[in-house]
Amino acid sequence: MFKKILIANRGEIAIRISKACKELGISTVGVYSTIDKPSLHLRYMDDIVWIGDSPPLSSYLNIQAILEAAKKTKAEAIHPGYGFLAENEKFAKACEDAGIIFIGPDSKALSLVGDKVASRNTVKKLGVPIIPGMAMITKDLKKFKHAAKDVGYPVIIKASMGGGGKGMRVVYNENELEKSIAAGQREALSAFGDESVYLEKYIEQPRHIEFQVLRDNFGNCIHLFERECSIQRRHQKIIEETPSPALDNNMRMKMGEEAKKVIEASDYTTAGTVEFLLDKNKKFYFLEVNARIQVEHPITEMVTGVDLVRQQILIAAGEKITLKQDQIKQNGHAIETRIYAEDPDNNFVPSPGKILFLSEPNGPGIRVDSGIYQGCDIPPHYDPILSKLIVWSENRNMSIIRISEALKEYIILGIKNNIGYLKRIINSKDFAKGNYDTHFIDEHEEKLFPKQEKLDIALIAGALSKQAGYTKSESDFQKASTMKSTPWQELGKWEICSLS
Ligand code: MV4
Repeated sequence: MFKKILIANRGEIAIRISKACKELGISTVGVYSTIDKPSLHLRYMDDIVWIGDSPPLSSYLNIQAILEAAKKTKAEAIHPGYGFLAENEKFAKACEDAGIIFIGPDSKALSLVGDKVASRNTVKKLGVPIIPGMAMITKDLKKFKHAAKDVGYPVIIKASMGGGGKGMRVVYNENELEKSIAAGQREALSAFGDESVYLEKYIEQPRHIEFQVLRDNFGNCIHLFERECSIQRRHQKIIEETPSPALDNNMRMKMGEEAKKVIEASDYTTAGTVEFLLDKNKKFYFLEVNARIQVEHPITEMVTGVDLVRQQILIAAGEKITLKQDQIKQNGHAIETRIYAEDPDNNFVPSPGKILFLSEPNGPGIRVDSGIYQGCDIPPHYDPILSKLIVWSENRNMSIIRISEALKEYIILGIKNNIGYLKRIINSKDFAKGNYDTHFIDEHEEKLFPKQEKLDIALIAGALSKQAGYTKSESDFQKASTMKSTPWQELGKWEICSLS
């Protein structure tokens, strides 16, 4: 087993990884940029190394500086977390060349999953369903026209080397085709440094369902069921849950086996996620592979009881997976909400700054993977994720109630955040029904913002109640508290929510 691991990340995921290391008796090296000197993740590390200035390119994306930090501290392995260098083939290769273990699939497997057209072809050969579309990259308009007629409009143009929705264009008829290809190519070039695009049938109102897979160096492979990730805004996941309300056990088993086939075919190791789209007729199609531990991995941990980060480390250290597929069960239901420093009332612009007051929820079935503390500064340079609130309960209804209550307990003052917005989604009727798809956020745009009138009424009511002395005045709690009183304690049980 490793004695020392360098964690090439920041925030909540760096802390999550450090905990897995501690439990395995592995000592940790944290890294930080200039502005991150006071950041929470460093308090969890046995050793810390400065890797560069605040911009990501100078620090968390600085391959040379990270490798030097690993050499200097004699770390035998590097865990990249998610984002930054997590799926970077060059970084994996540089680690391999330096004799340091990259905790993730090897650079060859990474290159295979990075190329979408290549992975579509690989997957198709396995008999796993893919979305009808082109099997090769071309710039020939005639071939695009032909492919579009073949699969039928609407079609979608996608970047071959991309992900996350960049370079994508939906095309409804042949007149728009040429322009959309050009626009897709421009966007793909600027986002991924590669302009190749291809075309697929556009699946309307799909659900996004992904399967967690683990595979070791000896070919042992298991899946840990699905995560339903259809609640997204501009390709950013907001809420994830497992089990998916859309799958029955039959489909679940079928998709799990197909996910394993995909991972096995690319000689892929450690943890991976196989994404599927599920159409309105409940037909599923392979979408892509994510070669990293994912932000939403905790919901899988909650229902299966398997520590995914620990498994990643054990597999990277050359151990065999001892769990057998039939030992993996989905127990109960888990939901995750991502807490962001962003302003839902101002087009979700990031809201960096100082957290003046923080109170995080706790209790049975509640997990908070957090990267913040009261008094910390949220820098503007990085992804504005602050933490994740994850709950487990015995069934979906109870999980919704549990996370709704936990969100009420989650208080962050000083910076704008999305907690109020998350509460409105969780408490909406259509989320409760569970029959939502990837267009949920767009289709509920209006309902998810309380009318100004309602806000005014709530504020007036709050002010009047205080005037009349109707606050929870001088409760024992408040008297006993050594904290300064906060707006939340002053306001008592007032809450602003939408009534839809
Ligand atoms: C699609 C699609 C419909 N049809 N492909 C978006 C991100 C990228 N990884 C794949 N995406 C999509 N591909 C076909 N042929 C719809 C989406 C899509 C989507 C997928 C998953 C989750 C949220 C989404 C939001 C908008 C579009």
